Amino acid sequence: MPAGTLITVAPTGAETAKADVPALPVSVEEIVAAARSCEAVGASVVHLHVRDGQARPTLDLGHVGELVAAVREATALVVQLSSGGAVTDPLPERVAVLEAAPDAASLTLGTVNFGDDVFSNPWGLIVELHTQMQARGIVPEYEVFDLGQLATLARLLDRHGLPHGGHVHVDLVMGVPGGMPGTTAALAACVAEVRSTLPAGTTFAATGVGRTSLPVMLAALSAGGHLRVGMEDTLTYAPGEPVRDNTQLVARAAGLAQIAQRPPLTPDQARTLLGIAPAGGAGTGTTPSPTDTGGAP
Ligand code: KMH
Ligand code: ZN
Repeated sequence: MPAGTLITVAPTGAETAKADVPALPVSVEEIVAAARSCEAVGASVVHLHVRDGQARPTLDLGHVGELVAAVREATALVVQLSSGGAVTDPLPERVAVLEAAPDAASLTLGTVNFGDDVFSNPWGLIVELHTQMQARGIVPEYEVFDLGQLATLARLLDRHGLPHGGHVHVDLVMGVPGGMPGTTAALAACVAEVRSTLPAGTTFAATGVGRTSLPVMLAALSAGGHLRVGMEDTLTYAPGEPVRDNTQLVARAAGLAQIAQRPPLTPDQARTLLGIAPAGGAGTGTTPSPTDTGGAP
């Protein structure tokens, strides 16, 4: 079991309208305030989606750069930008967010139905994001919505080498309508695949969307995994009880991590785990090198 738990907060996705959920942080000020508050109760990484002045999701580089700078200024959190954006975003714009030079960025390993929509992640986009992150010194978090996407990750590493920093970290996104279910059995299947096909030392986190948040958290902790929570994924705290704010979700995750005797990692500890340079310091990354992933095609 790892000694501590990395807790990522995803405060604002691209799907929920501010008008429907007034507590959702959307402005730079609101997202910074949420990030600070979540850091205080145990988050070490923040996964960022950006909104414009009308609270609409945007990949505009001016807005993206402004939010990255503001969160960096106000917190020590690892800043992880979403390269997933919204289902309607053009693929080249999802790659271009890397120009904002975050510490880390998400990278989804395959196309998946996403409710009534399709979240498009063709192989060419996956390779482009992976190789651009290697070149720019950005650490990927590999987002996995279904078991087969772990085989795609093994193939990616086999053909294009390890990510910047040399450490592989996966986030299992569970319970999306169209992806794998948020169950202990599905998590266990993914963990077995991670252990048998990905480089030794690969770490994983899990995210349970909607009502799967709590069972996925408990299953992940029991399997030695890390956690991602936040209003991007969960808007109901308990049956009939809306989430008050992101801090409430991080505090619950941190409490469960404490009970599991794997307390939350600090942002500095998270950087060490993920192979990210100390805040404001020189790079810790290693040169990407091919790895034997055990017979990926
Ligand atoms: N908004 C979803 C379509 C990510 O951030 O990388 C994709 C998503 C994944 O949220
Ligand atoms: Zn996201």
